[in-house]
Amino acid sequence: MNIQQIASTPFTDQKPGTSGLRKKVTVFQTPHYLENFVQAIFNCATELKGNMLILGGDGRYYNSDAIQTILKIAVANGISHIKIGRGGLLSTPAVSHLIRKYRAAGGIILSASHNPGGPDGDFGIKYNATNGGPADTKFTDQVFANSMTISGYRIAEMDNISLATAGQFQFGETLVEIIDPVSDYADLMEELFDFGQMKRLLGSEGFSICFDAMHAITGPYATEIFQQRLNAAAGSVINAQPLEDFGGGHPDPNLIYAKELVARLNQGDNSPNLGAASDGDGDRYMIIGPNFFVNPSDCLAIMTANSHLLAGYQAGLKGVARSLPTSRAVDKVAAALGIECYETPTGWKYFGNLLDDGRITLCGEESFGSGSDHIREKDGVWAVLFWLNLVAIKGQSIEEITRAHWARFGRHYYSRHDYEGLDSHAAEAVMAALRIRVKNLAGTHLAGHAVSSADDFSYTDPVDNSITDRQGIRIIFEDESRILFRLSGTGTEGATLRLYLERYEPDPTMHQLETQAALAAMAAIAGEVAQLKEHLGRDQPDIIT
Ligand code: VG1
Ligand code: CO
Repeated sequence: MNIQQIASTPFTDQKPGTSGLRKKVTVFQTPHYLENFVQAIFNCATELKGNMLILGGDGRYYNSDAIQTILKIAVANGISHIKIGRGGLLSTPAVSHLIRKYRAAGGIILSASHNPGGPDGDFGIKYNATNGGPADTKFTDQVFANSMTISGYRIAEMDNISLATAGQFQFGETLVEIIDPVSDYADLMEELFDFGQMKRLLGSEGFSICFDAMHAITGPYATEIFQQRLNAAAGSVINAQPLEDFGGGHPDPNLIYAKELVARLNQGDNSPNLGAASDGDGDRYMIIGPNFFVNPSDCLAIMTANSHLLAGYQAGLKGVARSLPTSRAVDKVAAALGIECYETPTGWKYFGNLLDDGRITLCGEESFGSGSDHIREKDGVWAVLFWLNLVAIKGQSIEEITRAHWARFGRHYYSRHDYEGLDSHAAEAVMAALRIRVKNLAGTHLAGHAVSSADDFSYTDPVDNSITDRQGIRIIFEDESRILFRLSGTGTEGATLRLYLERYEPDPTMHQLETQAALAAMAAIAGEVAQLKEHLGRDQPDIIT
Protein backbone atom coordinates (compact mmCIF):
# COMPACT_ATOMS: atom_id res chain seq x y z
CA MET A 1 0.00 0.00 0.00
CA ASN A 2 1.56 3.27 -1.11
CA ILE A 3 1.01 6.12 1.34
CA GLN A 4 1.36 9.66 0.07
CA GLN A 5 2.18 12.67 2.19
CA ILE A 6 0.40 15.66 0.68
CA ALA A 7 1.50 19.16 1.67
CA SER A 8 -1.25 21.64 2.52
CA THR A 9 -1.71 24.90 4.38
CA PRO A 10 -4.14 25.55 7.26
CA PHE A 11 -7.67 26.88 6.89
CA THR A 12 -8.51 29.27 9.68
CA ASP A 13 -12.21 28.44 10.05
CA GLN A 14 -12.25 24.80 11.14
CA LYS A 15 -13.61 25.41 14.62
CA PRO A 16 -16.34 22.90 15.48
CA GLY A 17 -19.59 24.38 16.81
CA THR A 18 -22.42 22.93 18.91
CA SER A 19 -22.27 19.69 16.95
CA GLY A 20 -19.19 19.24 14.76
CA LEU A 21 -17.82 21.28 11.86
CA ARG A 22 -20.61 22.55 9.60
CA LYS A 23 -20.04 24.42 6.37
CA LYS A 24 -21.49 24.79 2.92
CA VAL A 25 -20.80 21.79 0.67
CA THR A 26 -18.75 24.10 -1.56
CA VAL A 27 -16.44 24.88 1.36
CA PHE A 28 -15.87 21.18 2.05
CA GLN A 29 -15.15 20.72 -1.66
CA THR A 30 -12.26 23.20 -1.51
CA PRO A 31 -9.09 21.19 -2.20
CA HIS A 32 -7.52 19.87 1.05
CA TYR A 33 -10.34 21.28 3.25
CA LEU A 34 -11.91 17.97 4.30
CA GLU A 35 -8.52 16.24 4.24
CA ASN A 36 -6.91 18.74 6.62
CA PHE A 37 -9.73 18.48 9.13
CA VAL A 38 -9.79 14.70 9.07
CA GLN A 39 -6.01 14.56 9.48
CA ALA A 40 -6.35 16.94 12.45
CA ILE A 41 -8.81 14.48 14.02
CA PHE A 42 -6.37 11.59 13.54
CA ASN A 43 -3.50 13.72 14.89
CA CYS A 44 -5.48 14.35 18.09
CA ALA A 45 -7.31 11.02 18.55
CA THR A 46 -4.13 8.97 18.75
CA GLU A 47 -6.11 6.04 20.20
CA LEU A 48 -7.50 5.36 16.71
CA LYS A 49 -4.16 3.99 15.50
CA GLY A 50 -4.33 0.19 15.56
CA ASN A 51 -7.98 0.32 16.56
CA MET A 52 -11.46 0.39 15.09
CA LEU A 53 -13.24 3.38 13.52
CA ILE A 54 -16.97 3.55 12.67
CA LEU A 55 -17.74 5.65 9.58
CA GLY A 56 -21.02 6.72 8.00
CA GLY A 57 -23.32 9.60 7.31
CA ASP A 58 -26.86 10.74 6.64
CA GLY A 59 -26.67 10.24 2.87
CA ARG A 60 -26.70 13.90 1.94
CA TYR A 61 -24.92 15.27 -1.10
CA TYR A 62 -21.11 14.72 -0.83
CA ASN A 63 -21.56 11.88 1.70
CA SER A 64 -20.12 9.17 -0.57
CA ASP A 65 -17.25 11.30 -1.85
CA ALA A 66 -16.27 12.26 1.67
CA ILE A 67 -16.38 8.64 2.83
CA GLN A 68 -13.97 7.55 0.09
CA THR A 69 -11.55 10.32 1.06
CA ILE A 70 -11.80 9.68 4.80
CA LEU A 71 -11.30 5.96 4.22
CA LYS A 72 -8.02 6.56 2.39
CA ILE A 73 -6.78 8.93 5.09
CA ALA A 74 -7.79 6.42 7.78
CA VAL A 75 -5.88 3.62 6.04
CA ALA A 76 -2.83 5.90 5.75
CA ASN A 77 -3.05 6.70 9.47
CA GLY A 78 -2.91 3.09 10.56
CA ILE A 79 -6.52 2.48 11.62
CA SER A 80 -6.74 -1.31 11.80
CA HIS A 81 -10.46 -1.87 11.26
CA ILE A 82 -13.07 0.43 9.70
CA LYS A 83 -16.78 -0.40 9.74
CA ILE A 84 -18.80 1.58 7.20
CA GLY A 85 -22.58 1.52 6.82
CA ARG A 86 -23.77 0.09 3.51
CA GLY A 87 -24.35 2.89 1.01
CA GLY A 88 -22.25 5.08 3.33
CA LEU A 89 -25.33 5.36 5.55
CA LEU A 90 -25.42 5.41 9.34
CA SER A 91 -27.63 7.46 11.62
CA THR A 92 -26.00 9.39 14.44
CA PRO A 93 -27.56 7.13 17.13
CA ALA A 94 -26.49 4.03 15.19
CA VAL A 95 -22.87 5.23 15.11
CA SER A 96 -22.98 5.84 18.84
CA HIS A 97 -24.29 2.32 19.39
CA LEU A 98 -21.78 0.68 17.03
CA ILE A 99 -18.84 2.39 18.77
CA ARG A 100 -20.03 1.00 22.09
CA LYS A 101 -21.04 -2.44 20.90
CA TYR A 102 -17.83 -3.16 18.99
CA ARG A 103 -15.55 -1.22 21.36
CA ALA A 104 -14.34 1.02 18.58
CA ALA A 105 -11.93 3.81 19.45
CA GLY A 106 -14.19 6.37 17.80
CA GLY A 107 -16.51 7.24 14.96
CA ILE A 108 -16.87 9.84 12.23
CA ILE A 109 -20.40 10.95 11.30
CA LEU A 110 -21.01 12.95 8.16
CA SER A 111 -24.04 15.14 8.61
CA ALA A 112 -25.26 18.68 9.01
CA SER A 113 -28.28 17.24 10.82
CA HIS A 114 -31.41 19.27 10.11
CA ASN A 115 -29.69 21.76 7.79
CA PRO A 116 -30.72 21.41 4.11
CA GLY A 117 -28.50 19.40 1.76
CA GLY A 118 -27.60 19.35 -1.94
CA PRO A 119 -24.77 21.01 -3.90
CA ASP A 120 -25.71 24.42 -2.48
CA GLY A 121 -26.68 23.05 0.93
CA ASP A 122 -24.74 22.21 4.05
CA PHE A 123 -22.35 19.43 4.97
CA GLY A 124 -20.81 18.51 8.29
CA ILE A 125 -18.44 16.21 10.09
CA LYS A 126 -18.61 15.12 13.73
CA TYR A 127 -16.22 13.02 15.74
CA ASN A 128 -17.54 10.71 18.46
CA ALA A 129 -15.23 9.32 21.10
CA THR A 130 -14.76 5.89 22.67
CA ASN A 131 -17.85 6.26 24.88
CA GLY A 132 -19.96 6.70 21.73
CA GLY A 133 -20.71 10.35 22.44
CA PRO A 134 -19.78 13.61 20.74
CA ALA A 135 -16.17 14.51 21.48
CA ASP A 136 -15.94 17.03 24.31
CA THR A 137 -14.90 20.65 23.91
CA LYS A 138 -11.38 19.92 25.10
CA PHE A 139 -10.92 17.53 22.18
CA THR A 140 -12.60 19.76 19.57
CA ASP A 141 -10.43 22.67 20.74
CA GLN A 142 -7.35 20.49 20.20
CA VAL A 143 -8.52 19.58 16.70
CA PHE A 144 -9.10 23.23 15.91
CA ALA A 145 -5.64 24.15 17.20
CA ASN A 146 -4.13 21.35 15.15
CA SER A 147 -5.97 22.48 12.01
CA MET A 148 -4.43 25.93 12.44
CA THR A 149 -0.87 24.62 12.21
CA ILE A 150 -1.28 21.58 9.98
CA SER A 151 1.18 21.21 7.12
CA GLY A 152 -0.24 18.22 5.31
CA TYR A 153 -2.03 14.90 5.47
CA ARG A 154 -1.37 11.23 4.79
CA ILE A 155 -3.49 9.44 2.22
CA ALA A 156 -3.40 5.91 0.82
CA GLU A 157 -3.12 5.47 -2.91
CA MET A 158 -6.07 3.20 -3.61
CA ASP A 159 -9.16 3.02 -5.77
CA ASN A 160 -12.58 3.97 -4.46
CA ILE A 161 -14.33 0.98 -2.93
CA SER A 162 -17.89 -0.09 -3.56
CA LEU A 163 -20.18 0.85 -0.67
CA ALA A 164 -23.19 -0.80 -2.27
CA THR A 165 -23.10 -4.25 -0.71
CA ALA A 166 -21.96 -5.73 2.58
CA GLY A 167 -18.48 -7.23 2.39
CA GLN A 168 -14.91 -7.06 3.59
CA PHE A 169 -11.77 -5.69 2.00
CA GLN A 170 -8.17 -5.70 3.20
CA PHE A 171 -5.94 -2.73 2.42
CA GLY A 172 -2.46 -3.22 3.83
CA GLU A 173 -2.94 -3.45 7.59
CA THR A 174 -6.54 -2.20 7.49
CA LEU A 175 -9.68 -4.33 7.37
CA VAL A 176 -12.57 -2.43 5.82
CA GLU A 177 -16.01 -3.86 6.44
CA ILE A 178 -19.25 -2.70 4.83
CA ILE A 179 -22.04 -3.51 7.29
CA ASP A 180 -25.82 -3.45 7.41
CA PRO A 181 -26.51 -0.01 8.92
CA VAL A 182 -29.78 -1.01 10.60
CA SER A 183 -29.66 -4.44 12.23
CA ASP A 184 -27.46 -3.77 15.29
CA TYR A 185 -29.50 -0.70 16.13
CA ALA A 186 -32.85 -2.45 15.63
CA ASP A 187 -31.68 -5.30 17.90
CA LEU A 188 -30.86 -2.78 20.62
CA MET A 189 -34.36 -1.33 20.39
CA GLU A 190 -35.81 -4.82 20.91
CA GLU A 191 -33.87 -5.03 24.18
CA LEU A 192 -35.31 -1.77 25.50
CA PHE A 193 -38.97 -1.98 24.52
CA ASP A 194 -41.77 -4.52 24.50
CA PHE A 195 -42.12 -5.31 20.79
CA GLY A 196 -44.92 -7.83 21.44
CA GLN A 197 -47.05 -5.20 23.12
CA MET A 198 -46.49 -2.65 20.34
CA LYS A 199 -47.18 -5.30 17.70
CA ARG A 200 -50.56 -6.05 19.29
CA LEU A 201 -51.42 -2.35 19.34
CA LEU A 202 -50.42 -1.87 15.70
CA GLY A 203 -52.38 -4.97 14.73
CA SER A 204 -55.53 -3.77 16.47
CA GLU A 205 -58.49 -2.35 14.61
CA GLY A 206 -58.43 1.42 14.27
CA PHE A 207 -54.85 2.07 15.36
CA SER A 208 -52.23 3.32 12.95
CA ILE A 209 -49.09 5.42 12.87
CA CYS A 210 -47.34 7.64 10.37
CA PHE A 211 -43.57 8.14 10.54
CA ASP A 212 -42.14 10.82 8.25
CA ALA A 213 -38.48 10.09 7.57
CA MET A 214 -38.25 13.32 5.54
CA HIS A 215 -36.09 11.59 2.89
CA ALA A 216 -33.32 11.45 5.45
CA ILE A 217 -31.44 8.72 7.30
CA THR A 218 -34.21 7.16 9.40
CA GLY A 219 -36.12 5.80 6.38
CA PRO A 220 -34.33 2.41 6.42
CA TYR A 221 -34.37 2.24 10.24
CA ALA A 222 -38.05 3.10 10.61
CA THR A 223 -39.07 0.77 7.79
CA GLU A 224 -37.22 -2.17 9.37
CA ILE A 225 -38.41 -1.46 12.90
CA PHE A 226 -42.00 -0.30 12.42
CA GLN A 227 -43.03 -2.09 9.24
CA GLN A 228 -40.90 -5.27 9.39
CA ARG A 229 -40.42 -6.02 13.06
CA LEU A 230 -43.61 -4.42 14.43
CA ASN A 231 -45.90 -5.19 11.49
CA ALA A 232 -47.15 -1.62 11.02
CA ALA A 233 -49.10 -1.37 7.76
CA ALA A 234 -47.14 -0.83 4.56
CA GLY A 235 -46.95 2.91 3.95
CA SER A 236 -46.75 3.76 7.66
CA VAL A 237 -43.28 5.18 6.98
CA ILE A 238 -43.42 7.99 4.45
CA ASN A 239 -40.59 9.72 2.57
CA ALA A 240 -38.57 6.65 3.51
CA GLN A 241 -35.94 6.83 0.78
CA PRO A 242 -32.83 8.81 1.85
CA LEU A 243 -32.09 11.37 -0.87
CA GLU A 244 -29.01 13.54 -1.37
CA ASP A 245 -31.07 16.72 -1.18
CA PHE A 246 -33.81 15.35 1.11
CA GLY A 247 -36.22 15.79 -1.81
CA GLY A 248 -35.59 19.53 -1.71
CA GLY A 249 -36.97 19.66 1.81
CA HIS A 250 -35.60 20.78 5.11
CA PRO A 251 -35.10 17.63 7.23
CA ASP A 252 -36.12 19.33 10.45
CA PRO A 253 -38.93 17.59 12.33
CA ASN A 254 -41.14 20.43 13.47
CA LEU A 255 -44.61 21.68 12.58
CA ILE A 256 -43.23 23.99 9.91
CA TYR A 257 -41.08 21.59 7.91
CA ALA A 258 -42.92 18.28 8.48
CA LYS A 259 -45.94 19.63 6.58
CA GLU A 260 -47.01 16.38 4.94
CA LEU A 261 -47.09 14.58 8.27
CA VAL A 262 -49.06 17.37 9.95
CA ALA A 263 -51.62 17.32 7.13
CA ARG A 264 -52.07 13.56 7.52
CA LEU A 265 -52.57 13.85 11.26
CA ASN A 266 -55.11 16.61 10.93
CA GLN A 267 -57.54 14.97 8.54
CA GLY A 268 -60.21 14.06 11.05
CA ASP A 269 -61.46 10.50 11.46
CA ASN A 270 -58.94 9.07 9.01
CA SER A 271 -55.94 10.43 10.88
CA PRO A 272 -53.30 8.06 12.20
CA ASN A 273 -53.24 7.92 16.02
CA LEU A 274 -49.57 8.74 16.33
CA GLY A 275 -47.44 10.87 14.04
CA ALA A 276 -43.66 11.16 14.17
CA ALA A 277 -40.84 12.64 12.15
CA SER A 278 -37.09 12.74 12.46
CA ASP A 279 -34.21 14.82 11.15
CA GLY A 280 -31.33 14.47 8.68
CA ASP A 281 -29.13 12.27 10.86
CA GLY A 282 -31.86 10.61 12.94
CA ASP A 283 -31.19 12.02 16.37
CA ARG A 284 -34.17 14.41 16.52
CA TYR A 285 -37.84 13.58 16.54
CA MET A 286 -41.26 15.13 16.77
CA ILE A 287 -44.33 13.43 18.24
CA ILE A 288 -47.84 14.54 17.35
CA GLY A 289 -51.35 13.23 17.74
CA PRO A 290 -54.39 14.23 15.67
CA ASN A 291 -54.49 18.03 15.91
CA PHE A 292 -52.13 17.86 18.86
CA PHE A 293 -48.46 18.74 19.24
CA VAL A 294 -46.25 17.73 22.18
CA ASN A 295 -43.39 20.14 22.70
CA PRO A 296 -40.04 18.41 23.17
CA SER A 297 -39.50 19.76 26.67
CA ASP A 298 -42.81 18.21 27.71
CA CYS A 299 -41.74 14.98 25.99
CA LEU A 300 -38.75 14.70 28.32
CA ALA A 301 -40.92 15.39 31.36
CA ILE A 302 -43.54 12.84 30.30
CA MET A 303 -40.86 10.23 29.61
CA THR A 304 -39.36 10.85 33.03
CA ALA A 305 -42.73 10.50 34.77
CA ASN A 306 -43.60 7.26 32.95
CA SER A 307 -40.33 5.46 32.29
CA HIS A 308 -40.89 2.96 35.12
CA LEU A 309 -43.71 1.45 33.02
CA LEU A 310 -41.34 0.50 30.20
CA ALA A 311 -39.45 -2.78 30.12
CA GLY A 312 -35.97 -1.32 29.71
CA TYR A 313 -36.38 1.30 32.45
CA GLN A 314 -38.15 -0.52 35.26
CA ALA A 315 -35.14 -0.28 37.54
CA GLY A 316 -35.90 3.42 37.99
CA LEU A 317 -34.01 6.52 36.95
CA LYS A 318 -30.64 7.49 38.37
CA GLY A 319 -31.30 11.10 37.55
CA VAL A 320 -32.18 13.29 34.56
CA ALA A 321 -30.62 16.21 32.72
CA ARG A 322 -31.79 18.91 30.37
CA SER A 323 -30.01 21.64 28.47
CA LEU A 324 -30.36 25.19 29.74
CA PRO A 325 -32.97 26.33 27.19
CA THR A 326 -35.14 23.23 27.68
CA SER A 327 -38.22 24.05 29.73
CA ARG A 328 -38.30 23.20 33.40
CA ALA A 329 -41.18 20.76 33.02
CA VAL A 330 -38.81 17.88 33.77
CA ASP A 331 -37.58 19.61 36.92
CA LYS A 332 -41.06 19.26 38.43
CA VAL A 333 -41.09 15.52 37.74
CA ALA A 334 -37.57 15.02 39.08
CA ALA A 335 -38.54 16.80 42.28
CA ALA A 336 -41.60 14.57 42.67
CA LEU A 337 -39.48 11.46 42.08
CA GLY A 338 -36.75 12.68 44.41
CA ILE A 339 -34.03 12.39 41.75
CA GLU A 340 -31.38 14.86 40.64
CA CYS A 341 -32.07 17.11 37.63
CA TYR A 342 -28.95 18.58 36.00
CA GLU A 343 -28.92 21.70 33.83
CA THR A 344 -26.25 21.71 31.12
CA PRO A 345 -25.19 23.95 28.23
CA THR A 346 -26.73 23.35 24.80
CA GLY A 347 -25.40 20.31 22.90
CA TRP A 348 -25.38 16.60 23.62
CA LYS A 349 -21.68 16.50 24.50
CA TYR A 350 -22.42 17.91 27.94
CA PHE A 351 -24.55 14.90 28.87
CA GLY A 352 -21.68 12.46 28.24
CA ASN A 353 -19.95 12.73 31.61
CA LEU A 354 -23.26 12.53 33.50
CA LEU A 355 -24.23 9.37 31.60
CA ASP A 356 -20.79 7.77 31.89
CA ASP A 357 -20.65 8.53 35.60
CA GLY A 358 -24.02 6.86 36.18
CA ARG A 359 -25.66 10.09 37.37
CA ILE A 360 -28.51 10.19 34.84
CA THR A 361 -30.64 7.77 32.83
CA LEU A 362 -32.66 10.19 30.65
CA CYS A 363 -31.76 13.53 29.13
CA GLY A 364 -33.11 15.91 26.53
CA GLU A 365 -33.16 19.23 24.75
CA GLU A 366 -35.89 21.57 23.62
CA SER A 367 -34.66 21.19 20.04
CA PHE A 368 -36.55 17.94 19.49
CA GLY A 369 -34.01 15.67 21.16
CA SER A 370 -34.38 13.04 23.87
CA GLY A 371 -32.18 10.14 24.81
CA SER A 372 -31.16 7.70 27.48
CA ASP A 373 -28.11 5.85 28.72
CA HIS A 374 -28.56 3.17 26.01
CA ILE A 375 -26.19 5.23 23.82
CA ARG A 376 -24.46 8.62 24.03
CA GLU A 377 -26.50 10.60 21.48
CA LYS A 378 -30.04 11.79 21.31
CA ASP A 379 -32.11 9.24 19.50
CA GLY A 380 -35.15 9.93 17.32
CA VAL A 381 -36.39 6.41 16.57
CA TRP A 382 -35.85 5.39 20.20
CA ALA A 383 -38.03 8.30 21.33
CA VAL A 384 -40.82 7.35 18.94
CA LEU A 385 -40.69 3.76 20.20
CA PHE A 386 -40.82 5.08 23.77
CA TRP A 387 -44.05 6.93 22.96
CA LEU A 388 -45.57 4.07 21.01
CA ASN A 389 -44.81 1.65 23.83
CA LEU A 390 -46.28 4.09 26.35
CA VAL A 391 -49.47 4.46 24.32
CA ALA A 392 -49.69 0.64 24.16
CA ILE A 393 -49.30 0.33 27.93
CA LYS A 394 -51.62 3.15 28.93
CA GLY A 395 -54.27 2.67 26.29
CA GLN A 396 -54.47 6.45 26.04
CA SER A 397 -53.88 8.83 23.16
CA ILE A 398 -50.90 11.16 22.88
CA GLU A 399 -53.17 14.05 23.83
CA GLU A 400 -54.68 12.26 26.84
CA ILE A 401 -51.25 11.32 28.18
CA THR A 402 -50.00 14.88 27.80
CA ARG A 403 -53.06 16.56 29.32
CA ALA A 404 -53.01 14.18 32.29
CA HIS A 405 -49.36 15.09 32.78
CA TRP A 406 -50.15 18.81 32.81
CA ALA A 407 -53.01 18.26 35.23
CA ARG A 408 -50.63 16.56 37.63
CA PHE A 409 -47.49 18.68 37.28
CA GLY A 410 -48.73 21.95 35.80
CA ARG A 411 -48.12 23.13 32.25
CA HIS A 412 -44.99 24.86 30.97
CA TYR A 413 -45.96 26.95 27.97
CA TYR A 414 -42.84 27.07 25.87
CA SER A 415 -41.62 28.40 22.53
CA ARG A 416 -38.41 29.22 20.69
CA HIS A 417 -38.18 32.26 18.42
CA ASP A 418 -35.32 32.26 15.93
CA TYR A 419 -33.96 35.39 14.27
CA GLU A 420 -31.98 34.04 11.34
CA GLY A 421 -29.45 35.37 8.84
CA LEU A 422 -28.31 38.18 11.13
CA ASP A 423 -25.18 40.16 10.68
CA SER A 424 -22.75 38.50 13.13
CA HIS A 425 -21.68 41.81 14.66
CA ALA A 426 -25.27 42.89 15.24
CA ALA A 427 -26.04 39.55 16.91
CA GLU A 428 -22.93 39.80 19.09
CA ALA A 429 -23.95 43.34 20.03
CA VAL A 430 -27.33 42.08 21.29
CA MET A 431 -25.58 39.54 23.51
CA ALA A 432 -22.94 42.00 24.72
CA ALA A 433 -25.61 44.52 25.72
CA LEU A 434 -27.61 41.80 27.46
CA ARG A 435 -24.58 40.67 29.45
CA ILE A 436 -24.37 44.15 30.92
CA ARG A 437 -28.13 44.59 31.32
CA VAL A 438 -28.71 41.37 33.28
CA LYS A 439 -26.26 42.34 35.96
CA ASN A 440 -28.79 44.71 37.49
CA LEU A 441 -32.06 42.93 36.80
CA ALA A 442 -32.50 40.73 39.87
CA GLY A 443 -34.96 42.30 42.30
CA THR A 444 -36.46 44.63 39.68
CA HIS A 445 -39.76 44.35 37.81
CA LEU A 446 -40.16 44.00 34.05
CA ALA A 447 -43.66 44.90 32.86
CA GLY A 448 -44.94 44.05 36.30
CA HIS A 449 -43.13 40.69 36.56
CA ALA A 450 -40.66 40.39 39.46
CA VAL A 451 -37.23 39.16 38.36
CA SER A 452 -35.77 36.66 40.82
CA SER A 453 -32.43 36.13 39.08
CA ALA A 454 -30.61 37.01 35.89
CA ASP A 455 -27.19 35.99 34.59
CA ASP A 456 -25.09 34.55 31.79
CA PHE A 457 -25.19 30.78 32.36
CA SER A 458 -21.94 29.11 33.40
CA TYR A 459 -21.69 25.35 33.80
CA THR A 460 -19.36 23.45 36.07
CA ASP A 461 -19.28 19.81 35.07
CA PRO A 462 -19.83 17.85 38.30
CA VAL A 463 -17.67 14.97 37.08
CA ASP A 464 -14.51 16.62 35.81
CA ASN A 465 -15.08 20.14 37.24
CA SER A 466 -14.47 21.75 33.86
CA ILE A 467 -16.13 25.12 33.45
CA THR A 468 -18.03 26.24 30.35
CA ASP A 469 -19.16 29.84 30.57
CA ARG A 470 -21.15 32.37 28.52
CA GLN A 471 -23.71 29.74 27.54
CA GLY A 472 -26.79 31.93 27.41
CA ILE A 473 -28.50 34.86 29.08
CA ARG A 474 -31.24 33.78 31.43
CA ILE A 475 -33.84 35.89 33.17
CA ILE A 476 -35.95 34.03 35.71
CA PHE A 477 -39.11 35.49 37.21
CA GLU A 478 -40.70 34.86 40.58
CA ASP A 479 -43.75 33.33 38.92
CA GLU A 480 -41.40 30.73 37.36
CA SER A 481 -41.50 32.28 33.90
CA ARG A 482 -38.19 32.39 32.07
CA ILE A 483 -36.57 34.16 29.13
CA LEU A 484 -33.30 32.98 27.57
CA PHE A 485 -31.12 34.27 24.77
CA ARG A 486 -28.22 32.59 23.01
CA LEU A 487 -26.57 32.45 19.61
CA SER A 488 -26.78 29.30 17.54
CA GLY A 489 -23.62 27.26 17.05
CA THR A 490 -24.77 25.17 14.09
CA GLY A 491 -25.48 27.68 11.32
CA THR A 492 -23.34 28.16 8.22
CA GLU A 493 -24.37 31.67 7.22
CA GLY A 494 -24.40 34.82 9.39
CA ALA A 495 -25.74 34.43 12.91
CA THR A 496 -28.96 33.11 14.42
CA LEU A 497 -30.28 34.55 17.67
CA ARG A 498 -32.45 32.15 19.62
CA LEU A 499 -34.96 33.48 22.10
CA TYR A 500 -36.55 30.90 24.40
CA LEU A 501 -39.78 31.75 26.23
CA GLU A 502 -41.35 29.86 29.08
CA ARG A 503 -44.29 30.34 31.43
CA TYR A 504 -45.42 28.01 34.17
CA GLU A 505 -49.13 27.54 34.75
CA PRO A 506 -50.12 25.22 37.62
CA ASP A 507 -53.86 25.91 37.27
CA PRO A 508 -55.55 23.25 35.05
CA THR A 509 -58.31 25.67 34.04
CA MET A 510 -55.55 27.67 32.33
CA HIS A 511 -54.15 24.79 30.26
CA GLN A 512 -56.12 25.48 27.09
CA LEU A 513 -54.36 28.65 25.96
CA GLU A 514 -52.75 28.94 22.55
CA THR A 515 -48.98 28.79 23.12
CA GLN A 516 -47.96 32.08 21.48
CA ALA A 517 -50.83 33.91 23.14
CA ALA A 518 -49.82 32.45 26.49
CA LEU A 519 -46.26 33.71 25.95
CA ALA A 520 -47.05 37.12 24.45
CA ALA A 521 -46.17 39.02 27.62
CA MET A 522 -42.80 37.26 27.88
CA ALA A 523 -42.07 37.90 24.19
CA ALA A 524 -42.77 41.60 24.66
CA ILE A 525 -40.48 41.78 27.71
CA ALA A 526 -37.74 39.93 25.80
CA GLY A 527 -37.93 42.31 22.84
CA GLU A 528 -37.71 45.27 25.18
CA VAL A 529 -34.87 43.95 27.38
CA ALA A 530 -32.75 42.96 24.39
CA GLN A 531 -33.74 46.00 22.33
CA LEU A 532 -34.18 43.75 19.36
CA LYS A 533 -35.73 46.39 17.16
CA GLU A 534 -32.90 48.84 17.84
CA HIS A 535 -30.11 46.28 17.30
CA LEU A 536 -31.57 44.17 14.51
CA GLY A 537 -34.01 46.51 12.81
CA ARG A 538 -36.78 43.99 13.40
CA ASP A 539 -38.70 42.50 16.27
CA GLN A 540 -40.42 39.55 14.64
CA PRO A 541 -38.70 36.15 14.44
CA ASP A 542 -38.22 34.16 11.22
CA ILE A 543 -39.10 30.81 12.72
CA ILE A 544 -41.26 29.97 15.70
CA THR A 545 -41.19 26.45 17.10
C1 VG1 B 1 -28.96 23.21 17.85
C2 VG1 B 1 -29.88 22.95 19.03
C3 VG1 B 1 -29.18 22.07 20.05
C4 VG1 B 1 -28.69 20.78 19.38
C5 VG1 B 1 -27.83 21.12 18.17
C6 VG1 B 1 -27.44 19.89 17.40
O1 VG1 B 1 -27.82 23.92 18.29
O2 VG1 B 1 -30.30 24.16 19.61
O3 VG1 B 1 -30.07 21.81 21.11
O4 VG1 B 1 -27.94 20.02 20.28
O5 VG1 B 1 -28.56 21.97 17.29
O6 VG1 B 1 -28.56 19.23 16.95
P1 VG1 B 1 -27.65 25.51 18.13
O7 VG1 B 1 -26.27 25.82 18.64
O8 VG1 B 1 -27.85 25.83 16.68
O9 VG1 B 1 -28.73 26.12 18.96
V1 VG1 B 1 -28.46 18.21 15.63
O10 VG1 B 1 -29.84 17.48 15.58
O11 VG1 B 1 -26.97 18.36 15.09
O12 VG1 B 1 -28.52 16.97 15.48
CO1 CO C 1 -29.64 15.86 14.16
